[in-house]
Amino acid sequence: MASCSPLLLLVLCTLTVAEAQLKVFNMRASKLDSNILGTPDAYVEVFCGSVSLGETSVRRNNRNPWWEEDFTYFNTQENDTMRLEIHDQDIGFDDLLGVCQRQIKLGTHEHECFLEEGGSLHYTYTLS
Ligand SMILES: *[C@@H]1O[C@H](CO)[C@@H](O)[C@H](O)[C@H]1NC(C)=O
Ligand SMILES: [Ca+2]
Repeated sequence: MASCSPLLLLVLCTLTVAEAQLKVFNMRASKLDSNILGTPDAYVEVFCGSVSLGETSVRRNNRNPWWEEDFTYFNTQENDTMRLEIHDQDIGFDDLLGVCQRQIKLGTHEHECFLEEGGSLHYTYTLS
């Protein structure tokens, strides 16, 4: 049994660290504002802390876009900051339509966030 203890300790330590899995899904925006460049071509970039989990596809010419992509991150914990950045793809520089940011909590939560440039983003996340 003594020969097993380093491994056992390693297992116990791994279990003790409060690592959690974050999944972000069901993102949809509504009533995005048109601007001088036309109807938005919106996409969302998802961050956990300073790590980018990736971007959705671009929904062209749509004031009420939704995205079917899910984003999962295994190396997070409660109270880490999740950030969703909504951009409008343009030639050259993409406009930032708004930022949704919050401290993640255990469980499944659905939120609506109002965007600086008008409209809102709905999203759901699960931290387990
Ligand atoms: C997260 O924050 C809450 C409220 O501040 C606190 O009670 C809880 O212990 C924190 N959880 C972790 C894992 O730090
Ligand atoms: Ca555009």
